[in-house]
Parts: sequence; structure tokens; C-alpha cells
Amino acid sequence: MPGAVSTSFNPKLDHLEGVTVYDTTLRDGEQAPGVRFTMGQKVEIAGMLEELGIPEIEAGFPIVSRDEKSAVKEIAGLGHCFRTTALSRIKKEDIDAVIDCGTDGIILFASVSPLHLKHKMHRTYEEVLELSVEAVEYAKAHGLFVAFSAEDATRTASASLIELYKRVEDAGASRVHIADTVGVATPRGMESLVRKIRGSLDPKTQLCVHCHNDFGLATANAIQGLIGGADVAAATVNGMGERAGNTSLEELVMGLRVLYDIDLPFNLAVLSRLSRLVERHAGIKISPHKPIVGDNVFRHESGIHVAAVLENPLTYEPFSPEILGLKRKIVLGKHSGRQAVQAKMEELDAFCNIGEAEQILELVKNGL
Ligand code: HCA
Repeated sequence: MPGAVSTSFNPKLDHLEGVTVYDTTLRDGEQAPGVRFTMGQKVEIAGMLEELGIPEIEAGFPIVSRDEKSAVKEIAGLGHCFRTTALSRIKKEDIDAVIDCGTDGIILFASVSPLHLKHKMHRTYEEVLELSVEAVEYAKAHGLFVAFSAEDATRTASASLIELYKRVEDAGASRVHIADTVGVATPRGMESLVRKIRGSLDPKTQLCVHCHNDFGLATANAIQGLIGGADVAAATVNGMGERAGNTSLEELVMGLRVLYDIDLPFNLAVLSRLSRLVERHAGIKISPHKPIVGDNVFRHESGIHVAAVLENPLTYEPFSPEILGLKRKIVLGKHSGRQAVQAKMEELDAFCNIGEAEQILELVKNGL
């Protein structure tokens, strides 16, 4: 990729060429405590996701409230290029709420992990299988694209998961999700689970990984799931979501692009603007060292780094800020060197000779 380091460290994996990413900022992202997007904000975020080139968005969870349902309906009616889906439990009233919204698809979710069966579903395993099949058939009969997510899949015995997936696949689900609901998967664990599930599904059934970031592994797990054979990964802008959040959209897209040279059809220059828009609307400030979009990602202070960056920025940057429509910044501070001072002066359309640069540096390092 022009403007990025060579990716020869990572193997080229041809099967990744066909993978896609979908966005769930307006559903799982908004489940971050305290976040409430207005209808206008949701429409604005959806518009920018379209500008990015996202192929699918999960627009919300219609049964949650009247406002939520109206927003999903509004977005579904805007005629965007992406596929719209909405979340639903395996309950008729939830599915009807999605149908009323006019989305293209539905994401049904249910859990068969022992913990969730006992303390959340309050059903037997067999009952959940039956209800899941009925829910898929009902949604399918209403013309929806049907995805089915096994919640808490990473704490569920793989034999139970496979049986559930086979039953919903036979009932008409076009995609099944492995949800790492509490973020306990590791990259190796996720890859091996994906391989097992992929091998037991009809090749036409799509497999999606939905990862949470409780151990900071959501992006790594999503990428490793795709490497293992998943077709789709879910993500949210800035990785926002419940608890420690979800796979971050910008990390996933740039990771696939730069580290694996996968040319997803995204307008990368939109990523940073999108991140700022969501940061503002969510009221959740992103950390300066947030990968890809944090303030410090293209700022350099250390003298050794700055000297090399001025000669060739890729010495200390994995890719150029211009790819994201951003600019690199040289920052003066206690770690600065002479060249940084001269570069800073040039940035300000001024000039200083070496002696002057040294005097300025003295002041910067030891206080004015
Ligand atoms: C949740 C449900 C879910 C569903 C994931 C998916 C999860 O707990 O809110 O759509 O595949 O993480 O299990 O977000």
C-alpha cells in the first residue's frame, strides 16, 4: 500500500480478500452506559458510514423504546446504499417491531451457554433451540435477511453451538454469529472456534464474529476470526459499546488494510472524521493514544524519532497520516532535539540557524 510500511512481516492471506465488516455503532455502540444519540445524530452517523462505504449497519434494537424504533425506521427509510438490520430477541413482539421498521434484515440473538440458560434465558437448551428455529422461520417468512447470533458463544460447549447453528441454518438463517459477549476469547481460541464452526456449516451460510474488548483483544480476535474463516466481523466506531466496548471499526479496517494488505472498498479518509463525529455525539472523549484516530498517533516529540521522521516518516509511523486525511505534527518538549526546533520554525514560516535552535531548545527543555 502506498504510504505504508511493507507488510511482509505478516503472511499474505488470499482468503481474506472476500471478507467484510459491518457497523453496529447505533446499536451495540449506543449500549455504552450513558450514551443516547438523538435521531438527528443517528442519521448523521449513518450518513457518514455510507460515505465510508460500509456495506451494512445494525441500526438499533427497536423493541427497546418508541424513540429507538422511530430512529431505526427513519434510517431504514432513507434509502442508503448499505443493508440495514436491527436486533431482536427470539420473541414475536421483538421480531414484529423490526418488521414494522422496514429494515432489510434482522439479527436474532439467543444464548445456550449454561450460565445464560440458567440466569438469563430461564429456559432449557431444547426450548431455546425450538424458539430459535421458530423465530428464524417467522422472520424469514416476512422476507427479512436473517442473521442469528449465539450470545455468549465463547462460553458455550462447541457441540451445543454447532447444533444450534445447524438448526437455525436449516430454518433459513443466512448468517450465524459467534458472539464473544464478555470478551473472554483469545485470538488463538477464536480462530480455532471459527474453524470448527465453519467446517460444520453449509459453505453458503455466512459466519460473523462479534467481539468485545474486556481484555483489549476485540480487534485481534476479530482479525483472527476472519483469518480462521469468518466472512464478516462486526465493529463500532471508536470501539464504543458496553463495558470495555467492541472491536473498533477504524482499527479493524486499517489493520486489514495495512497489516494484511486487504483492500476493502472503504474511503479511508472518512475514518478520522467519523471517529470525531461519534466522539462528539456520544460525549465520550477518545484517548490520545487510541490506535489510528487518537491525537498522538501522528505527533512526535522524541528527538531521535523526529530526526528520522523528518528524513522518512515511515521510520516511526506504520502508515502516513494523509491516508486518513490527517497531518503529522512535530511537538516540542523535554525530549526534543535541534532538528525538531528547526522543523517547527519552518512550519511557522520562520527560520533559525543552529545556534538559535540550540538556545530555543535550552528554553524548551528547562523551562522558559
Ligand atoms: C448483547 C448481544 C450481543 C449480540 C451480538 C451479535 C452480544 O449482549 O447485547 O449481534 O452478534 O455481544 O452478545 O451484542
